[in-house]
Amino acid sequence: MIKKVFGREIIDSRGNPTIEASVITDKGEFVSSVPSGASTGASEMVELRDGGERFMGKGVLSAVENVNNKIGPALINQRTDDPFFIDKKIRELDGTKDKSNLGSNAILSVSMSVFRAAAAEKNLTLYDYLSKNFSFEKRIPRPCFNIVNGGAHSGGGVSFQEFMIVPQKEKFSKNLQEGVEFYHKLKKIITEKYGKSSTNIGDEGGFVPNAKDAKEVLTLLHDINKNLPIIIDVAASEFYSGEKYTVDGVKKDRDEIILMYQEIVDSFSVIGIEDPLYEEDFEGWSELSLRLKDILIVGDDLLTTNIERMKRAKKESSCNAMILKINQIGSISEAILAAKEAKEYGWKIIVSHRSGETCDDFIADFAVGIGSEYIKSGAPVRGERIAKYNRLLKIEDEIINKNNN
Ligand code: 2PG
Ligand code: MG
Repeated sequence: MIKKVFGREIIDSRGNPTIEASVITDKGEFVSSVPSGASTGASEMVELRDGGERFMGKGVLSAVENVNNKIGPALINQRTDDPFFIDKKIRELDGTKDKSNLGSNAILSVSMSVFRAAAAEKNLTLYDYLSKNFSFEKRIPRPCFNIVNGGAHSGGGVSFQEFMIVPQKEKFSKNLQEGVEFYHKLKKIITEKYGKSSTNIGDEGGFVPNAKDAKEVLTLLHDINKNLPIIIDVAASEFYSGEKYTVDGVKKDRDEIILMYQEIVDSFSVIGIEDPLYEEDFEGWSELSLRLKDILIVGDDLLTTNIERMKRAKKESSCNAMILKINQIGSISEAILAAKEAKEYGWKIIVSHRSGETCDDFIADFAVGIGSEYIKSGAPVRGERIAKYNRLLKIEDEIINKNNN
């Protein structure tokens, strides 16, 4: 039974305010905080920000107030055994399609805590609760380590936003080890080639070398290991304007950028491309998917974890994999439904952090609980990134070695 709900303003990894919410039940206090993106899709749910001068307009006191004075009172004495019902109640209270009334940040912070409370009610870990209660086969995902940052996550990097390595070992701990070792080798190579200041890092902990284009970055990665799979997040909407893509200073139309992807896939160990094209060009995505049949074509800004957009992408064969971000859709029950939908389509799922994060490790449990194939949480450095990876180490220990109580 919910006894009290309240929120507070805290700071995220980029030094911007975000919201943390506590839900208190007979089982204890459940605390969750929400992340925030920099390269956001236009159809994401709406975060409430205060505007004005405080925190350069980014304060979230209005969202906190909504948790304290609107969502909280509506949840008092509610049972936590049906968190879908509670999410629905909050959505009805909001009353908008894009959650702009109460704010998706306010809604999500409570939703996460309610799911944590629901798991505790059943004396289960969050991942076990999600898998048992919503019939998912649990799985420890493969990590995608974003070891070179560009685009909106770096000052002066290349146009593509993320270069991720995806180790293929059976155990998560081995994949993490490989990711860390690769990261340190890369640091050495970048220092030798570009000088010490080139090992400064971007928002997600990846390096920002002074490379001229994506192919130069990919060559660096290949110099360390030619066979290690790579996924790139192009975040193409960020450099699309007037029907042209400005990639590392060169303007390309759709056909030209598709050709560029073909060349990249032919020359490097790239197994996936996220957001390769503008987020409204479903047709262009279909053309690319047809051309690069064996590659993961991953929808992030294209889909925004939104079932309506997923349905369209499925119908038009625009992609074969999705990024699943809980704050794009703004409630855990809807994120669960999106995961179900993706599985029905046979799409691969990459559960994802945001570039602005906190040390909340919810998505590690979420990824295991819904049985996603992959997770991306940045480079294997920085507290807010490793919070998720370290939580996965513990989950693996619990599942494989039964090291729990
Ligand atoms: C992305 C994300 C996370 P952001 O585009 O996939 O890496 O970035 O949170 O800035 O949208
Ligand atoms: Mg993305």
